[in-house]
Amino acid sequence: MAVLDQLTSEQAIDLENQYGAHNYHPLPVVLTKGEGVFVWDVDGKKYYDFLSAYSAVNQGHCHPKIVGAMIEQAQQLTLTSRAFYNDMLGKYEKFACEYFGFDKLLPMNTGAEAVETALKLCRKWAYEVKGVEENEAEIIVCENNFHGRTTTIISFSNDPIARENFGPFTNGFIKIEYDNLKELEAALKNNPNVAGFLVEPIQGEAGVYVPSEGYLSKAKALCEKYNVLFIADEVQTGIARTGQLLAVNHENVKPDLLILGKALSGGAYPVSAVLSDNVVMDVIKPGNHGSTFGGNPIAAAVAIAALNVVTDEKLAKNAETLGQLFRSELNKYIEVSSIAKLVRGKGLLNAIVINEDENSETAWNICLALRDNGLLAKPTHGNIIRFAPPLVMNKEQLLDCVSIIIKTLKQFEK
Ligand code: IF1
Repeated sequence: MAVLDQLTSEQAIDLENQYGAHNYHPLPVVLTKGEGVFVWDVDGKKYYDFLSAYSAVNQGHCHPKIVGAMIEQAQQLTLTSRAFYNDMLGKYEKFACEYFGFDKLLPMNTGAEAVETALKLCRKWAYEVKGVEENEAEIIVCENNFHGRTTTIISFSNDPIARENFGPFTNGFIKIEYDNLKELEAALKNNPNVAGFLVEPIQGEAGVYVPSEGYLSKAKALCEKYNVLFIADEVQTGIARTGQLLAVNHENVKPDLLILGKALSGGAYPVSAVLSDNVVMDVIKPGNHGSTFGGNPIAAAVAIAALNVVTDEKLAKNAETLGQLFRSELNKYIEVSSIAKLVRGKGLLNAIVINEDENSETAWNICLALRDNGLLAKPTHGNIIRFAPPLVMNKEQLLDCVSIIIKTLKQFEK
């Protein structure tokens, strides 16, 4: 079989099973094309994409303006490394800093790299600006967090499957309960070594947990009170996903460190970034940090195009409006449903909780049935199914998806 031969689903799955590490358990569907809110499998079947590659494809699959920018730049200059300047990086850095309201941007590639970068910046600021004793800095994180898969990041995860046999782990992290301001203040009080508080504005992987109204603004105020950096991981909640450009905008919070990834590129190319003001970012000197691809010309061109699409197509407003419609329609069904317990979320980052225990197969089986009915979604943990379509969806398509979801859930009514 020549490498570029069209594969059947079975052939594609067999190849991955034989030649690929088994680090995922994908839903059995083999995709070959994406456009806007739709994806197609190798048999030509069309689906609504209700995962958006974990909120990386907010602008819709293969957006012509993003792909066009990528192709144009790729035919000009793909990569210089940072050993030399290039004519795209400064333009992108200025554009993004003005777009999000920060002094400086440190360009990376994946979300985890950006999280790691933010942790390094936070520690370095603690030693060189706050005056914490060398190697004593501590960063507060939340139980049930998800920030990526590197060894340091899983060091402060409490997901056993993400940590098992990957030790020894990195020290210097304090875990507190999410959405608990008392525990945050207790961890901050009388501990001069605390450098930062790393938090997801909505805990995505944990099951789309939206914190209490005011949590983010009060947490930021506590960080200011104790001279600690508020670090917002907006890799999944950012770029208009929750109905505002950033989830922290719902509470008018400006983080000290902003972490972006995923839809920063519209899913076309790995682009991530950490943004901050000079008081923090200026602790970084030449040689302190870097990456081969960080800030490459294609990433720069793609990110500018992707952010312009967010503005031009008013994606935050659309996410807000359609998200409210999604939850109100599903809540009408949930009132009379024996299988769906609740729906929660903000904008177009939502999840339903299935009326079964964590270990039941029901959520998975519902996703298989959704696939058969033309909609792709996947459970997060156990009995929770995340629903996150591209933000370019229109009202008619959303209502079509709501009817597919309700029709499918009814198949599982007891
Ligand atoms: C997987 C979900 C998981 C993230 C937040 C950083 C990163 C992510 C808030 C790291 C990445 C991805 C990773 C992917 C599944 C997906 C995910 F929540 F989005 F569904 F796992 F939790 N901060 N999330 O959500 O970014 O290095 O992946 O670019 O690892 O299985 P990355």
